[in-house]
Amino acid sequence: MALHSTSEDTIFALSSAAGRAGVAVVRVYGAKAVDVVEALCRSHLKPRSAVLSKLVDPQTGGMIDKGLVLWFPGPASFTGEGLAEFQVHGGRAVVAALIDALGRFEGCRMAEPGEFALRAFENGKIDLSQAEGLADLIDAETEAQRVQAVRQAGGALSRLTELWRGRLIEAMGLVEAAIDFSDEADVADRAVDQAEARAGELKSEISRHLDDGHGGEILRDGLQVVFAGAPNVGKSSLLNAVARRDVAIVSSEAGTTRDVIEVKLDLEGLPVVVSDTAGLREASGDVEREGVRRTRARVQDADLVVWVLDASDIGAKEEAPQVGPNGELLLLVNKCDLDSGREVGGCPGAGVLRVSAKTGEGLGELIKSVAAVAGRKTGAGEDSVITRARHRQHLTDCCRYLASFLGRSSDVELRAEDLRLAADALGRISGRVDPEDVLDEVFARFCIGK
Ligand SMILES: Nc1nc2c(ncn2[C@@H]2O[C@H](COP(=O)(O)OP(=O)(O)OP(=O)(O)O)[C@@H](O)[C@H]2O)c(=O)[nH]1
Ligand SMILES: [Mg+2]
Repeated sequence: MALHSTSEDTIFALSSAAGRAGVAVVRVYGAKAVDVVEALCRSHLKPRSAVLSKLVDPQTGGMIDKGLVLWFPGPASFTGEGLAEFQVHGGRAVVAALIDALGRFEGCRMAEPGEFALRAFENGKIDLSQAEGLADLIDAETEAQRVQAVRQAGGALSRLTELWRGRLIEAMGLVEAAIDFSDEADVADRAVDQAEARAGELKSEISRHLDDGHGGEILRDGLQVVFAGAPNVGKSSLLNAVARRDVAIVSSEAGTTRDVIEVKLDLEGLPVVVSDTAGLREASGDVEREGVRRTRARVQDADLVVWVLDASDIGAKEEAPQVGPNGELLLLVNKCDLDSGREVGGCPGAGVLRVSAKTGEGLGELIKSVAAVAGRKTGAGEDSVITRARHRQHLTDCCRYLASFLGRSSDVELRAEDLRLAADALGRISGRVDPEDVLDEVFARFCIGK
């Protein structure tokens, strides 16, 4: 997608899902939207009211469909431009005929994915973090994700960063005053002291938000749970059992699973991604070796590693895997229907659960334990405002510049520059500063029609 929308063009797209449906919504944004709506309806429409109208192809004179039409003059629309909305019967041919007729208007073209939202951003209707929130809202699959996305689309992060930025600008004003009054030492010193106090408070406030255990990011991406262990212990059987469908191949042959297989689950409103992996052992060929490499990488990145053991084959001293810095470990003794009765030794600090993928025993407990980790790690119910690595990066940068400001005792010009850089880092979150770097990243991921 082009980094900037060509704002002279009037753009249109199917905003509802593609495919057969009861109703389809087609939206048209731009200067020509009014001409389009009047030509298709063959009448002058009252703004902001729904009108049932025949839609006639202006070129052929044939009727496309009859539907509800809404006309919103700018600037009170999502993008700030005129908006025509057509709600027609959701048949593929109806939508195709309407889209075809729209494309024949001079200066009208199909919108790129995310181009409506890009225009809303360019016209100052939403900022970058709100646009991210909208994308998350469209992608939200669980209740907790929806709540977080609504909060962000509503500007929770924007309001907070703008508040912080405002306080930073006040501190910058004080440092500027110190520069202006440098020949009056006590006035200058007092101004710098005040700026330091403000910067110090701000730094600890932002640090508190950064120290949130990545809850917002985990909620957005889903808690990453990895089933790992030796071959044949029943990892794939467990995945099928928790997913309640036959996702992975199960066999008595050791080394059945080679690739990582992921299943998304909704556990009490929290998103969880469970991955089944290749059994860890000395691999016997290139494919298995690659599988084992992928397992190890997943174990490193997981939020929760479920280390699966076979109840009929427990060693006296099982070796727990090395999990990543933020990962947790849960030991799962599977095949407890074949129980040897032996305890697991050698894995201090990890919880142990006994289950059977075959009989279903203990699976409820397993799901409860995973949901508990998800609840704890996402800080469910708390107001995480950082939902992406991008936000974390800019806030970390801001704290670094504030630390640099607080760490210098002289050179007030450099200290002023530290505060300016800190304010810029905050401005990047809302896209107020240097938005070009991330526009593609944010908007190209939207679906078409938003
Ligand atoms: N009795 C019993 N057998 C089980 C249980 N879970 C799995 N099995 C059997 O154990 C064998 C291996 O199961 P898989 O689920 O393929 O094991 P895996 O850990 O995915 O194996 P790899 O993919 O080779 O690493 C199959 O024959 C399963 O039917 C269980 O709870 N009880
Ligand atoms: Mg398997």
